[in-house]
Amino acid sequence: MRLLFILLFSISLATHAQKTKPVKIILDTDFGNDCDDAGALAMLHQMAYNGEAEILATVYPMNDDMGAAAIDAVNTYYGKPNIPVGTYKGDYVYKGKHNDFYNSRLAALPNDVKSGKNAPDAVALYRQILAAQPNHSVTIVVVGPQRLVADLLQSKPDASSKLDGMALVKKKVKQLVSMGTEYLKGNEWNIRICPDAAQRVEKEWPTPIVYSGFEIGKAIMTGERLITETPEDNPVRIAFETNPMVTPEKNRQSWDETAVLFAVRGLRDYWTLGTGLPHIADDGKNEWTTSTTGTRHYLIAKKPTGDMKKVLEDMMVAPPKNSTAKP
Ligand SMILES: [Ca+2]
Ligand SMILES: [Ca+2]
Repeated sequence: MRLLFILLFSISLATHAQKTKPVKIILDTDFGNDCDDAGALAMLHQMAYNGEAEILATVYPMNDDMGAAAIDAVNTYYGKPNIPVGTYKGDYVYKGKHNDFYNSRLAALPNDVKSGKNAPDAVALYRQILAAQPNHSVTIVVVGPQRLVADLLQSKPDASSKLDGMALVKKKVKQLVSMGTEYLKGNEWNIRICPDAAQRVEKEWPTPIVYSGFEIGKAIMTGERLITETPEDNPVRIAFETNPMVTPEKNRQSWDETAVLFAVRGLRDYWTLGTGLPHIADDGKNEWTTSTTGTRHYLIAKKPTGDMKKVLEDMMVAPPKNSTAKP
């Protein structure tokens, strides 16, 4: 009887595991300025190892040649050198300086992109990846400005798909997660440096959007364990060590890590969800109004920040599982 129970319990666990499909993720990251982008990518790789996430592509929205190579170096460090990396090929002038605090350093580590000149156009890559995926299956998580996803909405039919950008997103994307805006109101960086894109996305994006606001990541300081628990050549550690904005304890606010965590795991006991509109002004300032219905949401903190720090840092410091398997 007891054996039968154990057997049935094991089958039930296995069935449960099979039911939980990995979340298909495209990460859109302004790598190289702040170090939370590197922390977020590290976490995404750990959640991919766990079978929680599948990294379809990583894209870089800034107009310089170092970001794509640095992102590819981190993907390579985590044993996934073949994850596609796209880069912005447009000429938008951002309303804020993008520093190369660590991209050049990381680009010197093993990777085969080497320069954004060798990386595909990020909007074309978005279209190619989306076209090949099942309907309503892809989660896009943007932890930088929203230039690429705004341009994706306006993209024309091409060799990848006969659909225009709006129709392609509507057909293939499940949800957009944005590290952006602040609740109740604020002047958050990712929105402020590219406000027209954020306005377009907020108004026109045809799937639900969940905003992980400035206040969500601000409350959770992470990074110090990278220094005490990981080797000196860990690219995420390098990102934190070269960033002048970290605290003396080598911590930084966890803006991008929290957005990626939500994109893969959903609310769990970490957060609850509010609904409303973020009302983004022409200068990037925003002010939320709430409502009971709608497709624009914001995260509300629930789990104590000390517990959240552990959830994030456990994954930020976990070692790579190097393999030659395809991503
Ligand atoms: Ca590569
Ligand atoms: Ca970022």
